[in-house]
This record gives sequence, structure tokens and C-alpha cells, in this order.
Amino acid sequence: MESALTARDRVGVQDFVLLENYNSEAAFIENLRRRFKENLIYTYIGSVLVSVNPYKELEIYSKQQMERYRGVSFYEISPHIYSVSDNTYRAMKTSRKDQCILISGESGAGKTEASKKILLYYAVTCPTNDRMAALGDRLLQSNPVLEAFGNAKTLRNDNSSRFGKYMDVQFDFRGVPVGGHILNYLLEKSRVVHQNPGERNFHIFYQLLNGGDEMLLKTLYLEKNPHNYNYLAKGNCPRVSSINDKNDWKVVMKALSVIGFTEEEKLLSIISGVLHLGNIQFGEGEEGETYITTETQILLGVDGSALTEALTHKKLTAKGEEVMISPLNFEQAMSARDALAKAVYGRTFNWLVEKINQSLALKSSSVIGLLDIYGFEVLQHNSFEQFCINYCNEKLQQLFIELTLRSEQEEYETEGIAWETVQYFDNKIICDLIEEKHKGIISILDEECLRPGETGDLSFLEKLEDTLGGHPHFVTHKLANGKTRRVMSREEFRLLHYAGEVNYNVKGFVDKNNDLLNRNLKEVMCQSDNQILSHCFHREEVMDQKRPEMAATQFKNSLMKLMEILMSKEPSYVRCIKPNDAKQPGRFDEVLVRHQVKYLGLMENLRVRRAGFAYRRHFEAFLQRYKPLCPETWPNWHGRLADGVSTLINHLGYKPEEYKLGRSKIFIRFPKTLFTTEDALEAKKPEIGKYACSGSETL
Ligand code: AOV
Ligand code: MG
Repeated sequence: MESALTARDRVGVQDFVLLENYNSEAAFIENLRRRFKENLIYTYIGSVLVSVNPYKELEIYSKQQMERYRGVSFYEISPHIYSVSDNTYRAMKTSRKDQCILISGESGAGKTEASKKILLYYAVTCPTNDRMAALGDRLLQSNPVLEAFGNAKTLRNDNSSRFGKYMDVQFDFRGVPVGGHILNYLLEKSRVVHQNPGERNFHIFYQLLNGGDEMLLKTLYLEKNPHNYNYLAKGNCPRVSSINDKNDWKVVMKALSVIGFTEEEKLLSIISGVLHLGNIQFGEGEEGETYITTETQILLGVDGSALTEALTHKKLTAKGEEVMISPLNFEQAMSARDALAKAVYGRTFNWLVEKINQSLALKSSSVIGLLDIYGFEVLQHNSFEQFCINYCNEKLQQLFIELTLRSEQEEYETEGIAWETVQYFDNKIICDLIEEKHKGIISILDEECLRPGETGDLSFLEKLEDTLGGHPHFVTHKLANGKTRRVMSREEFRLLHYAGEVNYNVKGFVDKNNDLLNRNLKEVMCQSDNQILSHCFHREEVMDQKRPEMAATQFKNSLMKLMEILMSKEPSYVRCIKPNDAKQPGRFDEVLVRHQVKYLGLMENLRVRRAGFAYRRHFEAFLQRYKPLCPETWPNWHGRLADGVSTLINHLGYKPEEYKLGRSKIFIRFPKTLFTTEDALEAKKPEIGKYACSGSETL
């Protein structure tokens, strides 16, 4: 028989709290590495699941596997995303409290895959009633649709989420999934008109060109080759080896019909309209006026000449009265065109989410929320989008810190056990730097948009320097005085994020935050024959003189609401780790992993979790498992549970410094104590038979 110890040597421990040296980062990473090599990608820190992206298909997601995890507690079975799903589900059913599962990690770490696995688990294992049988399908099918329109190939991830998603799965009192609701956050619209080298536009464009049949493409005036479209040619990367656009097209079309869509035609004509818009070329007249040199067929369901006029002229208004029409110069016309493409795509995306929500019909009793956002991202050139994405990740990290610390502290208090303080890096200071009223970066950016200085983005940078100079997490070329390690350009500011340093180039910040669309373009869009578009562009909006909130502030407010939603629920965590930058299986880059372990705060998480104790279990569970080891508790103990546990551990010879009894749980200080007890149980197995060891605890 292989001794338990050698098995532990080979595959490591399945819960980091059982590490002998829980203060050692090296031991932590070694444990992750050993497990990764054995394809054991999941490990716990208490109830937090750490997941390492395997970058290959593992045989651990079958229906049989799902069955294994149904109704089984964390500690009785090896770690798995299904276990988190199942425990959350049962907690919701028994406590009737809303739950949420927060998935975090950097771009490409496996968040979206994890969220899909959770959803699939519920769709397969939860009871259904006949009427709702199709709901699970619709919930599942919303994924390919939203991914087609909201995900894209980036350098970090071939299927990178370019929007944030929070999904509520709603259950009735019997635990039947009866509805769903999706909230979406800030889509990276700039991708519609521009992609960095090696990146792509949103998947749907390539799916349509590759998958759409000849007839369809003909009616949309489209050609198959993506290179013919300016909006698809920028990244010079139409094909991705891991993606089959043609197949995905079929999947998406099928999904749309499962959801009950009837507007495919209108939707696709918008997608093609955006491509045609990108191909509009402008010429410059002698007096600097702009004209369109290409043909504008009926695009986006609007009249060609009205669109032409609106793309080359601007209507200026003063105090609600129209004053004059002024021609746009070449650059202005180009950016008006791009602004229109972004607005059309962005609003269509929102409309799509709205449609899906209608089909998921809200009938709430209890919910499990799933959060899958874009991960922390550092690129060669970071702009407004990265700023927003990374800010969002700061907020989530903040929530993690508050909730894990708080709940842990509460557990020690309710159990009446002395608490040892653990030092955390609290990223609140960075959240404040970004979002504080009046002196945070977002406020300063809004200020610049409302009262622009002479030099646009650069005067924004100057305002930042004036207000934030001296802040420990904010650096610019000027403030650094040449002291920074990496040379910074004069157009950049650097934030020292919880997850690392990022330089942001201010170019485009003001425009992107303004996110303005010329009024006459809006007017034209209101009149579109395409009902999706006329729904997305309202008359009232054109009439309304009030300036809408700016992009970053809107995002900030929606994140605040999200935090409230999450705070009102019982959280579970999945912390995803990316093992290498090459998207390859089997490669475990220690430097990269160490960095993530550090910034995710996993060591602190572990320290808090241990706070001196490796293991805790309710008296009942502990007694049930180990009672065969003591004649007085075997086969059954009839007294108080606490006395039973005392009798049992006295018999086992636990020393006072090895454990503490709380009000309902036993806390064990050293993993060794538990291993010894486990080994004793293992040795006794032949004698007591299977009966005693139901739900074997694999350590
Ligand atoms: P992300 O959601 O965390 O990044 P994904 O979930 O899209 O990352 O994962 C990236 C890729 O890694 C997937 O497309 C899969 O190829 C692979 N992968 C991830 N998890 C697994 C798994 N459990 N098993 C097999 N392959 C996996 V981003 O959205 O970019 O922040 O913004
Ligand atoms: Mg994702």
C-alpha cells in the first residue's frame, strides 16, 4: 500500500492550510507546481478555490464528475469548481440567503471558462420542472452570443472578455432554476474601429464573413475577405489557430434561435453596416472642407445623403437654438465616422443584453450571482480602456480583502477564539486615488472634459500632476525626476496598482471620456428603418440639452452599484492563475506564478485562514469521521457533541497546545496532528470496513 505521506509528496496538499510551513511562499508555489504537473489544477485555501489554467482539455468536467460532487461537502472530495458550485447551491437552499461567486485573476487566467463550468453544472444537476426545462438552455446559450459580440482575440487571450458581466441565476424554493438576469459593464468600444497588431475586432465580424452563406453575404454587400475592411485590417490577424469562426458562427446562430430571437436579419445588417462605415473614405477640398469619395449605399437603414451630410458637417447649437452648420475637416470627419461606428456597436450590444434578459424572465426567489469581468491587464501601450479595466480589478480586490478578513474575524469571534492580526496590503488607497470625489483621477478627467485646457490630454496630465503629486501610488515623468526604473514618456502617468505598475498614455483619455456623438448623427440614426437602431437612438436624447454623465463616471457608478449587490450576498471565491504567457499546456513559469500569488494576496489569505490553526471542523463532522478511533465513541456517541469530541481527542492523545475547542467547531493547530489521525484511520480501515469511512477525506 502506498503510504499517505508519499501520495502527499507527489501531489501536494489539496488545501494550503495543511502546508507544514504556511508562511513560506516557496512551499506554496511548490505545492501549486506539483499539483499542476499532475493535472490537479484546483487547490483550496480553506473555502477559496485557487485554479491554475491548464491550457488543455482535462477529463474532469464530465456528467459523471458532476454527479460525484452533488451534495458532497468541500472536505470530503478533491477540490473542483463543481464543489464550489455545489456548496454554493446548497448554502443558498438551506440558508435561503443569496450567494455570489466571484471569479478573479488576470487576463487569460481562466475566469470565463470557470464561470461557464459553474453555469453548466447548474444546468445539468439542478432539478427542473417541465415548464422551465428550456430555461437552462437559454441561460447557457446566452454565453456564445455575448462572447461573439463582446469577446475578441487579444495578445493575452484568444477569447478575451472585452466587457464585464454579472449574471444572476434565479432559483425557486425547490432549487429549480427559474430565471436569470445579466448586467453588463463598459464594453471596450474602441476595438470596433482600431486593433493593436496581433489583435482582432470582436469575434462576430469574422464569424459572419467566414460562416455566412453566399446569399446572406450578398444581401449585406459583403465580401469574404476580412482584409477588405478597414475595421478588420488594423491588427493584421484575421485568423487565429485556436478559433474556428465558421463553426462558431453556426453555434451563435443556433444560440440566437434557442433564446428566441427574431431579429437576426436586423442585427446582421448592423454588423455589416459597421464594416461599410469603416470603408467610407474622405477627401479634402480646396478650402479644407471634407467630402466622401466612396459610395454610401443605404447604410444602417438611413438615407445615404442625410448620412453623408451628417458625417461631414456639424450642427452647432447655442442655448437650445440652432445657430449654424459648420463643415468638418478631414480629421474631424474621420473621428465622427468612428464615433458613429462605436456608438452603433456599443448600443447594439446593450440592446442584445436587454433582449437576452427579456428571454430569461425574472421570477426571483433566491439567486446565485456569477461575476466574470475582464482581468487585470498590462499592455505595451495602455490607454483609457486599460485604466477602467484595472480600476475594476482594484475594486474587486478591495471587496475580497474586506470580506475575507471580516468573515474570518467574525468566525473567530463567534467561536470565542483569540484572533491574531495579519498584516494585509490594503489597496483602498489606490481605489481612492482613482475614484475620490474632487481629487481622484476620474474627477480630474471629468473636470478636464467640462473645462478643457489648451492642450487637451496633456493639460489633463498637468492637472493630475498638480493635484496628485506626492501620492505614493502616482508617478509621472516630471514627478519622478528621472528616478524611475523604466523611462516614462512625457505623455504618461504611472499607477502602482495592487497587481503591479502600469503606465497609461493620456492620449485619447479626454475624447474617450467625453464619448460624444455629433448631434446631427444622432438625429439621422433616430430615423433609421432598422428597428434595433431606432430603439437604440431616442428622439428625447437629441432634444435633451443636459450633458450625460461621462464614460469613466458612469463606469464608476455602475461599479459602486455592483459592489452593493455583491456585498448583500454570501460570497465564494475562485482565484484564477495564469501559468505562462505563451498560452501553452504543461508550462509552469514560476516567476509569473509567484507574482500573481503575491498580488492576489494568497499568502495573506492563507495566514488569515490559519491564524494559528490549520484545520477546523464542526464537532459533528469531526466526530462522524474519526469516531472509529476510540472505543467510547464507536460506533455511536450519545452524549453532547462537544463531550464526544473531547473524549475522542483525549483518547488520541492530543496535547493542549495542538487544538482548541470553540463553541461548535474544533480548531487544530498543526497539520501533522491531523495527518497522524488520518493515517490512524487509514490503518483501521480494513478492520472497520467501508461504513466508517464514507466520504474519504483526501488530504
Ligand atoms: P479569462 O476570462 O480569465 O481572461 P479565459 O477563461 O478566457 O480567461 O481562459 C483563456 C483560455 O484558457 C481559454 O480560452 C481556454 O483555452 C484556456 N482555459 C482556461 N481555463 C481552462 C480549463 N479549466 N480547462 C481548459 N482550458 C482552459 V480575460 O476575459 O482576457 O480577463 O479579459
Ligand atoms: Mg474572460
